[in-house]
Amino acid sequence: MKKFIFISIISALLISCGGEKKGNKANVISVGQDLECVDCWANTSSVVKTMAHSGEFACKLDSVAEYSTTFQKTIGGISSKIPKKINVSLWVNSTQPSPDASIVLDINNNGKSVLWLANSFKDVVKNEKEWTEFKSSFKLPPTLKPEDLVKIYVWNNKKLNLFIDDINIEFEY
Ligand SMILES: [Ca+2]
Repeated sequence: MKKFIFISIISALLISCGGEKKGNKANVISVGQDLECVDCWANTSSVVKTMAHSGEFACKLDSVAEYSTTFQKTIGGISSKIPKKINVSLWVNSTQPSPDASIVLDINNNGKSVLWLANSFKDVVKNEKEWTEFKSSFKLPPTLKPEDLVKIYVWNNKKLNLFIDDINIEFEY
């Protein structure tokens, strides 16, 4: 229950955070995060003052940081409508070429997995030590429920040295 309240507080703060840029088109809700203000995101210990794509802060992943800072919010907390698609873009800088790390979309309902999808950086982030934009789209099933919890994060499963910055998430309806 405590955990649920904590997540709810993070969710409530999410939209009002200064580091975020929220823009709405007719059928799109987008949430951006330049990682200069992360009070409102979960799992922020990896966000540090370091080599960044924007400003001074980025998310640093390495042999001890397996998961990036995480966007998390319920489907109903984003909009009363059920999204058809989620588009994610972010900037990656890796100390090795073609890093085998992924952007993950994890949707669960009370801890029970509803959808888990991952797209690897491998074929896009070809050069090391260079900021590269990575874009990914996830089609969603029409069976999603307002209480389903959406989590989006980078999974550094091989524990490589990576920097992540300027995450933008778009919900299409
Ligand atoms: Ca930044």
